[in-house]
Amino acid sequence: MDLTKITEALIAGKADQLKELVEEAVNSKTNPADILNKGLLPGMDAVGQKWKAGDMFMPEVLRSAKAMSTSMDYLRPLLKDDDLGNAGSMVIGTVAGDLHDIGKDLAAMMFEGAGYKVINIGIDQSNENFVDAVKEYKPSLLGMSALLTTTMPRMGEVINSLKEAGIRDQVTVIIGGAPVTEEFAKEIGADLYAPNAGTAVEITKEYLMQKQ
Ligand code: B1M
Repeated sequence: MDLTKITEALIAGKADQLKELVEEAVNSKTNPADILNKGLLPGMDAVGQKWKAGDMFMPEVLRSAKAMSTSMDYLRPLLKDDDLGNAGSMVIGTVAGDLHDIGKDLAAMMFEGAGYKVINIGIDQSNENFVDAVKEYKPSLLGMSALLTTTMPRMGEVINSLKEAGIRDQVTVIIGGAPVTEEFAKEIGADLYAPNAGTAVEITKEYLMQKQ
């Protein structure tokens, strides 16, 4: 099946059509991992790019994200049995004082699609909540998102708290959000910075492969 139709329906935010196309692809025995990697993820990536370029507006981005989410609900159980396997687990949240969750949820969705068990702790999460979640769930990845320049420092504080708790080395820390930069990530001692949700998984995979 032509997976570009899926990409196009996702960019257009046509949830019903998208779900039909995804079901059609599954029924025609297209590999679920291909549906995700060659249909849905390029679509979400394009949405991110269009948004950045000012070619898409917030309601459209939300429509696409909702459409992706609806299709992922259908695809997720099939992906778990697929060759993506169990990549590990991830705790992800938006830092204290920050209510933005669209990019964070997109990143969560991408990691989930790549086989991670994602524990999304939500928005406005205190530094302590991040540390407690790492202690409780023992994830291989900790993802933090910040959309405000005023809340970015919380990310460094969480990393320091992880160090103080003696558990910094147990997790790979990945950060993202519009004002966040690679330089900032280095400055605060994060392992990884992802400029967008679409590339976050790839960046993580490359890093983990190099680390092995
Ligand atoms: Co807010 N807001 N907002 N806002 N808001 C921004 C961020 C802002 C840039 C708008 C502006 O002034 N031009 C500005 C921040 C300025 C700054 O600090 N430099 C701003 C402000 C000032 C505020 C308020 C203070 C406004 C006010 O009340 N005076 C207030 C703060 C509230 C708070 O958080 N305490 C506020 C409130 C809100 C709403 C609640 C109305 C709403 C949020 C709704 C929601 O999230 N549920 C909102 C929105 C929608 C925006 C804009 C318009 C869009 C953000 C968004 O969702 N983008 C934003 C303007 C902008 O970004 N141009 C703005 C789409 C999303 C897909 O992109 O989140 O960047 P983004 O995620 C990207 C990457 O960054 C990356 O992947 C995604 C793409 O693939 N990414 C990760 C993000 N997290 C990642 C994590 C990863 C990996 C990648 O791994 C862990």
